[in-house]
Amino acid sequence: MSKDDKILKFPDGFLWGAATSHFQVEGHPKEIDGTLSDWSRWTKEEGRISDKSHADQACEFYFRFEEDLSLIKDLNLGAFRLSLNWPALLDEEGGGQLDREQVDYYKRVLSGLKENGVKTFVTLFHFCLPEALSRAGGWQNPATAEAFGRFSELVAKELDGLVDYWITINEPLAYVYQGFISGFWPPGKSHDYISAFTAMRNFLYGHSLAYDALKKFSSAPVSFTCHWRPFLPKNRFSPLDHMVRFYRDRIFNHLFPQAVDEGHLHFPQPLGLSREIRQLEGEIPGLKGKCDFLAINYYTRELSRFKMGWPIDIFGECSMENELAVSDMGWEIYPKGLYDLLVTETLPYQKNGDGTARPVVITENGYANLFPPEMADGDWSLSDEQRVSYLRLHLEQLYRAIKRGVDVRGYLYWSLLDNFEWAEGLSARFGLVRVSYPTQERLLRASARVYQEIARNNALQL
Ligand code: IFM
Repeated sequence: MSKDDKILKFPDGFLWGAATSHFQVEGHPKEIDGTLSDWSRWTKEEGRISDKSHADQACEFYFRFEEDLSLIKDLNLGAFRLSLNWPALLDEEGGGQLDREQVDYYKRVLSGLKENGVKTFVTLFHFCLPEALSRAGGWQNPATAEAFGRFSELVAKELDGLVDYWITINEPLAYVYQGFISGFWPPGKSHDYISAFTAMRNFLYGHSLAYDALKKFSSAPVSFTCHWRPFLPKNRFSPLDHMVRFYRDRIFNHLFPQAVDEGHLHFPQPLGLSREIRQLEGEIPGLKGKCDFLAINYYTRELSRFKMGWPIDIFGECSMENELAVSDMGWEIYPKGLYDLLVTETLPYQKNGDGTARPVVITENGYANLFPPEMADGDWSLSDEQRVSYLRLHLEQLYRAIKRGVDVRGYLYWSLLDNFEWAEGLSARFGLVRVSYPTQERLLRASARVYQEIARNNALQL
C-alpha cells in the first residue's frame, strides 16, 4: 500500500458535522409539566422509559447552547443539524402565530452557527407533536398534516436566510413503526397496520404541504430523512424469511421516497387487497418530486424472520439473534451496509424527475454505549474505542462509495452530545461529547478528538 493509500481524502467542500434534535437535548422549560407535547406527557407515564429517566433537563441545550456552539467550533465542524420544537414554538395565546421568545431563541442559535461558518440543517418534525394535535389523532388525522404545513410557512418566514438545508420530517417510517407497530413510542399502538399506513399517507401529505410552504420564502434545499436499514433473511434458505425481508424492506426503506418520486402511494401486493388499505393508496396531489437532496440516516442492518401465527403476518419480525458484533443498543455493526445502500439500493432516489443528479447527505450515523444517567464524574466512557472504530469503519465505506461516483456532500455524526434516547432514556449515550447529567459537564471523548482531526484534514487516515 502506498503512502497515499493510507489517507482517504474527501472531496473539497465536504461537510463534516453532527446532528441533534430538540427534545433530546434542549431540556425545554415548557416541557416540564408534561402537557406541551406528546413526548413530554409520555415520559411522565409509568413504564414508558426503560431507565425511568425523562428529558426535563436533558443537556440543557436551551440554556447552554453557546457553550455547545463553541464545542462545534472547536471540533472543526462545518455543519450542525437541529430540530425545531414545534409544540414550544406555537403561541400559547393561539391565533396561529409563533411565540416570539422561542423564535428569538432559534434565531440566536442559528445566527451563532452561521457566524462561525457552520452550515445549518433544520428539521421541522423530529417525533414530537403539540399535545392538542396528538389528542386529535396525531398523524392519523390529515388535520395534523395541514397544521404542519401552516407551521412550516410561519418558520420559513422567520428563519429564511439562517437555514441552509431544510428537513421536513425525520424518519417517518421509524416513527410509524415505533408508534403503531412496536408501541414503544406515542401513541403507543401495537401491530395496528391500518393506523400505521394512515399515518404514512398523512406524513406524505404533510411533507408536500411543508415543502411548498418552505419554498415560498426560502431557496434552501428541502428533504426528509430516511432511516435506511438493510434487511436480510435470518435464514437464507427459508423462503418465508425471504418473504418477510421483502415486505419489511419495501415498506420501511422504499415506501416513502418512492411515493415522493412518483407522487402517489401504493403498497406491495397483497396489501392492496384489503379495502381499508386500498383506500389509502393513490395520488397525493402536488407531492411528486418534492425532494431536493437525499438525506440518509444509517445505523445498522436487520435480520428478518417469519413468525408462526394466525392470521399470517407477512411482516414477520426482527430476529433477536445477532451474527455480528453489536452496540449496547443491540444493533449489529455493519459498515458495508452504508456502501451498499449508497451504490445500489438508493440509486433510484439519487435522480430528480428530469434525470439530473440528486445529491446525498448522511444526516445521521452513530454508536451508543449504555451508562446510567446518574454517573457524574470519574473517567468512565471517555475512552470510547468502539465508537472510534464504528466511525472509522463507516467513513471508510462512505469514502469507497464516493470513489464509486456517489455524490455525497456531507456526513453528520449522531450525536454531538449524549442525550435523551427516547424509550431508552438517558442511558443510551451516542455522544462524541460526554454529558454528566447531574452536573451538565461536557467532556470530549476520544471519538470527538478523532473526528476533530478528520474534519480538520478533510481526510481519514487509515
Ligand atoms: O436518537 C435517534 C434520533 O432521534 C433519530 N435517529 C436515530 C437516533 C438513534 O436512535
